[in-house]
Formats: sequence, structure tokens, C-alpha cells
Amino acid sequence: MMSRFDTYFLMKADDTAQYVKEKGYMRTDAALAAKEIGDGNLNYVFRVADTKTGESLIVKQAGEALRISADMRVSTDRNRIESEILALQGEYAPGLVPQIFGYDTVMCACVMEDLSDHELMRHALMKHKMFPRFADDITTYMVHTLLKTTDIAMEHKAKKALVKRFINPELCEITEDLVLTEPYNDINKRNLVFPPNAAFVQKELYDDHALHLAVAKLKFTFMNSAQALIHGDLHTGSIFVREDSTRVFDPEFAFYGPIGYDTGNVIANLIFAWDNGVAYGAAAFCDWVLKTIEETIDLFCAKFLKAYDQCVTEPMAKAEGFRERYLASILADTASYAGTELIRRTVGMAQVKDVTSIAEEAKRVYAERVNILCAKDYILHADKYSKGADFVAAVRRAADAASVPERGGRP
Ligand code: SR1
Ligand code: MG
Repeated sequence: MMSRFDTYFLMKADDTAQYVKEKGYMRTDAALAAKEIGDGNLNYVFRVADTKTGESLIVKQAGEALRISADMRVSTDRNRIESEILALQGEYAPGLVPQIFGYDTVMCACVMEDLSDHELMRHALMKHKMFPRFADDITTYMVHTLLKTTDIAMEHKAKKALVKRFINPELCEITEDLVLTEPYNDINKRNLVFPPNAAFVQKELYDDHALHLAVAKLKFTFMNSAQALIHGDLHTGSIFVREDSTRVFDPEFAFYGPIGYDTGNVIANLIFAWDNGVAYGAAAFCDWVLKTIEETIDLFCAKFLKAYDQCVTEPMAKAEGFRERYLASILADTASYAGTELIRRTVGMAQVKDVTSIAEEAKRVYAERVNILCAKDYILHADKYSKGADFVAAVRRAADAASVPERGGRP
């Protein structure tokens, strides 16, 4: 039987209600209400609920043009990558990702578990809510999804088959441009520099050649280090939280890349939450964020070393001392990519509301300078970061340095 869903088109909310019935996800006599709830940069996300039973699910569809810019077009295959990865990650890290019910290659849409009883972590953090189990959950997720997809643990041909299956050139190109190039030269004239910080950005980012050299190396590591199947965009807008639950979603940027790209993104996005807490005087929240940064690094290391011993299959990776060296290089990458995320969200095209919503000009100026100074410390001294306290100390150093009048001036 012919169906209007046999040919791709961009769905509106009402279309998704019909879609879930026709595809058998909901009963045909269900009284459905559908609403677009997405606020990401790329896709359309709809919540479809049965008003009688309360049953609900999410339909996520990839548009041919990106939401953030009609000029940017990226293959709708990203939705397949996301669905397949979530299914895989559900096996590696059960209970820490949403359940996928199905993926449709024609409509480029996936249907998944509704997590409306959770809150988007970025939104919750902007209300200065605290999540005591976050560090534990996110480190379990990262250790299991990352370490278990490396050559440490996987048979090497099986691993290479995953590298091939999850090759993701178009989404990687976005990262290569927006994260690892443009923030240092505005080569595509898309940066969004807060005008009161223009001179600071010129000096600290555009004119710093030592920084350019370090980031050039990081760009090549990002493009050439097929270390693990990474999420690729692990910021707090890709995480749902509830007091007793953490779920990581939206892995459409996933590919085989450096582990430190994921771990670094988590650290940087916690710092954005801290920026917001400082601007609005939320002292207890800021202390919790710094404690969470420290715990995230330290728990990651402890769980990583333990899991390494349990899942190592590669004989040479059992050589004495290799495990520690491998982890040390992940920590250096973590510091480096936390740095590139801090910088790109501060001056690049895709920014974060934690910082852009800071209403008072002087406070936003200060927050941005803290981000940039902390980022440079992370990138230029990446080898010095071996434990959680080191990452927190850099935030404190940057906060002090940004208080010096010629570097910023405390609000
Ligand atoms: C053009 S997409 C901009 C950003 O949104 C995504 O969430 C990624 O972070 C990307 O860099
Ligand atoms: Mg996203």
C-alpha cells in the first residue's frame, strides 16, 4: 500500500502523529498530541503522546539543511549513525542511553524512548540544580562506551569494521571547521565575538602562534586517531538528567576518534555551568561543579584502569606500564579538547546559553576571559594534567588571571 511516508519530506508535528500510527508505534485509535520540542542546532525533535493513556515517544528527524543555518547541508545519514550507535551503546552502557524503537532510512527519522521525566542537563544547570550522581554515571558511560571499542579490548578486524561502519565525514568536517580551525582565525567569517572582548580575542586567540601550533596538532589527532567509537558531541545539551538517572543521547557526531574529545567536552561544559553560577552568585552550585569536575576525572581514571585489566585482549597492551601511559595520553587529550571546546563555544558560531545568557556585560566579559585563559592553560600545558585537582586548579588560576584589570577585571 502506498504511503505518504514512502518519500522523504520534512515532517511537521501533525505528520509525526500520523507517522507513529502508520508505522505501528502507536495504536491507530490513539488520541495523539504531537509537539516539536527540539532546540538543537541540527534536527527536528517531536514528542508524540496519547492523551488518553499517557503513553509517549520521541520522533527525531534529520532535515537536509541544518536548523542553525539554512546554508549548511549535511547528509541525513547522520540519523542512521545515531540510531545504530545508541543501540550499540545500550549494550555497552545499559541504562545510560535512551532506548531506540526503530529507524527509518526513507524519512531519516528514528523513534525512541521519551525522556520527558528528565531535564536537559544544560537547562537544569542554568537553574543551578545539582546532580550528585552525575560524575559516577558519566564516567561509567564513558569508560564502557570508549574503552570497550578500542584495540585494547576488541579484536582488531572487528574494530576496523566499526571504524568503516561509523565513518562520518560530513559531521567530522563541522567539528574540524567550527572547533579546530575557525576560532583561531575566523577564516569563514562566522565567529561570534562578544564586542567588548574583541581586542582580548585578537591577542589571546588570533595572534597567538604557539596556540595555533598546538591546535594544529590537535586537529590532526582528531582526524587521524581512530582510538575509540566516541560520541563526538558530548556536551550538556546531549545529556538528560533526573536526580536518580543520567542518559546520554544525540550521538550523531559519533566516529572513531580520540577518547579525550569526549572526556574533554564534558569538562568544558561543566565549566560553562560554573561560569553561569559565578555570574549569578550561586556559590554552593559553583562548589558542586568544581567537585564534579574533579570527581569526573578521578573516577574516570579509577574505572578506566580497573576495566582495562578486565577487558584487555591485545597482548602488547599488557606490557607493564603501557596501561598508565595510555591513560596519561588520554588525560592530556582531555585537557586539550576541553580547551578547544571552551574556546569554540566562547567565540565560534555555535555558542552556549550558560554564557550568552549572562545579562550583565562585565560578568559575561569576565566569564569569557576565564574560559579562554583556562583553555589556553589546558592546551599549552596538556601534559601536566594527571588528576582531577589539576583541572580544577586551572579554572581557579584563570579566574584569578581574568580578575587582573588588563586581562579582564572582576565584575
Ligand atoms: C552546525 S552544527 C553546530 C554545532 O552543533 C552541534 O551540537 C555540534 O556541537 C556542532 O559543532
Ligand atoms: Mg546535538
